[in-house]
Amino acid sequence: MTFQKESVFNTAKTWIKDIGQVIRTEIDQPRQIDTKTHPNDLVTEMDKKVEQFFAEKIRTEYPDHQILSEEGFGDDVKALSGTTWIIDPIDGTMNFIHQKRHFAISVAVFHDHIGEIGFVYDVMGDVLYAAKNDEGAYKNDERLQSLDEKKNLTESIYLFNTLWTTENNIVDDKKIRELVKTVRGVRTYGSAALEFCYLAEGIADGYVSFTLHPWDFAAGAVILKEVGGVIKHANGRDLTFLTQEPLVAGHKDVVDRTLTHYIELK
Ligand code: 2AM
Ligand code: CA
Ligand code: CA
Ligand code: CA
Repeated sequence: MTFQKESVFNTAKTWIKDIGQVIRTEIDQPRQIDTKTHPNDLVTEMDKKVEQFFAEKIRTEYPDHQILSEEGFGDDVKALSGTTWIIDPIDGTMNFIHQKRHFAISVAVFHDHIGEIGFVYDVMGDVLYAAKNDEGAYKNDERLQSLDEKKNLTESIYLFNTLWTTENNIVDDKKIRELVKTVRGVRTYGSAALEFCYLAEGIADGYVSFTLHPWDFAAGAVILKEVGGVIKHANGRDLTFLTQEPLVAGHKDVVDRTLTHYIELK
């Protein structure tokens, strides 16, 4: 099956902008908030509505494509052969609920195992990060520059959920605190998808997370690759984009140093 990259890109972009406008219009409406695996794992009627919007559009327009998504309207995707949409309808649901900003729609399209298209839409800021494989990454109409040739960890801004500095059963928190002390500064924005875009913009240099799913990082990975950034499994290998995976992302020097000195999975 041939993949119509340009046409899929333009169609996805229109859908993202359209549903983004709906979210902005309804941002102050009362929310129906439910919890999933624990009291801070939140989902709203809007997460579901947005995912359903994409699922219906894709099934009508591209009936042979599969969907890998967070809120249950997708398929049970076992392999990235053919064309697969990897969708997070709202990345940063806690921000969406509490702060009403700094959340994103994340949409990637993979074809035969390759990330061909990535979109991360900062809905309230109306900033669309977009990339096509080997054709560069854009922030609205502005092309993102390649990352600097070299980057020292001591001059890096690091992004992550500060929970990783506290005792947890996934990673050695002592090493993460060493990382915090080594880097220039740490920021936590609460939307992984947007954080990958900040890495791509070069306004932050490193990112670690150990519990993200493909819908959190697939679009960001496509965007980051276009500026020479990297995203790796915490074991140093490539990500599968099929399951929950611990990962390190950012400038290649920062990722290398982090993997070598600061990550010890339990
Ligand atoms: P979400 O809002 O789509 O759930 C917040 O630090 C980031 O982590 C967001 O990208 C958020 O995505 C994601 N996240 C939230 N809860 C999570 C969980 N229980 N496991 C893994 N990632 C989570
Ligand atoms: Ca969620
Ligand atoms: Ca997410
Ligand atoms: Ca989500």
